[in-house]
Amino acid sequence: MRVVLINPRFRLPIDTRTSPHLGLAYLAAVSERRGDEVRIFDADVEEQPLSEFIQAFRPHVVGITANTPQVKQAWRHAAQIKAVHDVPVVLGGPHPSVAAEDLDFESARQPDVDIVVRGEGESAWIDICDRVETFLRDQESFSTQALMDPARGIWDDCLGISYKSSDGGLHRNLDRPVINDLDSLPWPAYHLFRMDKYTNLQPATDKIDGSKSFSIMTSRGCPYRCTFCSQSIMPIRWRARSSENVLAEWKHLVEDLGAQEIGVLDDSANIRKERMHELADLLIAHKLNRVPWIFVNGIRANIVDHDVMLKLKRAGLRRTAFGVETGNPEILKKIDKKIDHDTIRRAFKICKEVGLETIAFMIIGLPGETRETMQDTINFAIELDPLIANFSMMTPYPGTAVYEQVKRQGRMLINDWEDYVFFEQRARYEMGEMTAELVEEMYRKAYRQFYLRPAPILRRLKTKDFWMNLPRNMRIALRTFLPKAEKTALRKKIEAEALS
Ligand code: B12
Ligand code: SF4
Repeated sequence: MRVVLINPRFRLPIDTRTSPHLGLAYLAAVSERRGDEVRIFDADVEEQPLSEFIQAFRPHVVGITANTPQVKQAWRHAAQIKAVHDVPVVLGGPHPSVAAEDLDFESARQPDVDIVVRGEGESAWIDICDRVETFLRDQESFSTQALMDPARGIWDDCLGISYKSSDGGLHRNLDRPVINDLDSLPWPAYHLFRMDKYTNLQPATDKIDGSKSFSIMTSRGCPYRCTFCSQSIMPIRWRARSSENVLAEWKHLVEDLGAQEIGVLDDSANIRKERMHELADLLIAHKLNRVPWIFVNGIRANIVDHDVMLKLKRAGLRRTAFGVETGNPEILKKIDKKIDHDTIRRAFKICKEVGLETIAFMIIGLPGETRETMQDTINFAIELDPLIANFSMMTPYPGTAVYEQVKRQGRMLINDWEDYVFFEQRARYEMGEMTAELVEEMYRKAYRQFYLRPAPILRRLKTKDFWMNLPRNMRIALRTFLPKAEKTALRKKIEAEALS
């Protein structure tokens, strides 16, 4: 069958980095293994209009991915497709996976979306393709109307999907079990992406060409459930690939695809320490440690020890991120991070001792925050002194505990999914004493106090990335550091709407 997988166009308000979509790369790989002719349409980097592409390729099935800020664009893409070609449109990804908020139905209800896949998608996607193919075999001409006819019962027992039958009925089938054996998955199909169009996700290695920077995921899921984290796609059960399987893909990335830098995207890669030792030993033994790599999204600080970090450093690890989130002990307890500040201090100290660069992810404006607690966060970041401190303003994603709390006790300042991004410098909600002005003020203060110190300035000036991307870096610096006197624009907009 001819299959198209789409990443909807969604540009963040800053010119952030673009990288091939790993979820689509996995779906494309399982589709290819099924024998399909697969095309990836990453609207972020494609010049050709989508409708023109669809008319030329005439797919038998289309899959679109969507996180929260992308979902409306995904619906628009679905409409563009159906306007030129009758084809089943399947949506998946973090946003429509939040069944607790009926966000699967929200998408299925859209006139141009037929099926929604909830959660991890590979086996559901293959099951859908199999069913479409079987249906196509005994049809003279295809019609989505007939495919979705409830009388045919094609979708009755397809696990992990929600869908709209042709009579307009919405259905939510039972969940699909997670993939137990991650080694059974093929490697992501990077050959289907226009690799020359991407920048690298994390420029740990200066001067690297984006097409030489690759991602890898060695485990899926996270056994924790921090109150702010959107975990709709991956179940609480953490599963890891075998070290040999990871090594084989790593080798492929370096030796076949010429990777000069690798970003490990796991949510919590270091859950099992022995696995880290094993993987590091293999990377060293196979001389893959010549290629620098980073833990992009944070490892758990409570599982860090000197031996494992030293071994990982020898295995090529250059930089690691940690989700520190807050400098206030009470807030840390409230977000259920299941960690304390001394443990975090120890992890940063170990990383420095073994010579690893660090990133601290911090959040400004968690529920219950005051000026003082936000200042604690800034002070803690300065105390830890990572290479990069990334402050983001709390954005309550649907399906999280914070979202529920804000709905109950706070005031959401956004009512459009496209605003659910946290690189914008606007507060997304207010609660109690915590006003938007205060959060925005402390957010800018965090960047000023952390970065406008001699050590970070010197460190930044020494990186080639800073000089190579000077205009972009200056733009970000100006937007971040220059204080804005006026009230938050979002609040103004909401207030204006309420008055009208
Ligand atoms: C790497 C990453 C990024 C990278 C690259 C994104 C990319 N191109 O893939 C960057 C840094 C750019 C990024 C940006 C953002 N990200 Co991000 N990101 C991630 C991260 C850490 C890994 C993504 C990944 O590769 N996952 C592994 C693959 C296998 O999973 P997947 O992509 O979800 O795909 C699977 C399923 O979802 C499903 N599926 C997905 N699409 C489809 C489509 C079909 C048809 C089907 C059948 C199935 C299906 O099947 C796939 C295979 O199992 C995730 C956390 C996570 N664990 O996933 C957060 C995550 C996806 N990001 C998140 C957020 C919030 C953002 C931002 C909005 C943050 C911001 N700055 O405001 C932006 C949005 C950018 C944009 N343009 O859309 C949230 C999404 C929450 C939500 N409700 O939408 C996550 C879940 C983090 C979290 N726990 O809160 N992100
Ligand atoms: S923030 Fe990190 S540790 Fe917490 S649930 Fe999300 S991925 Fe897991």
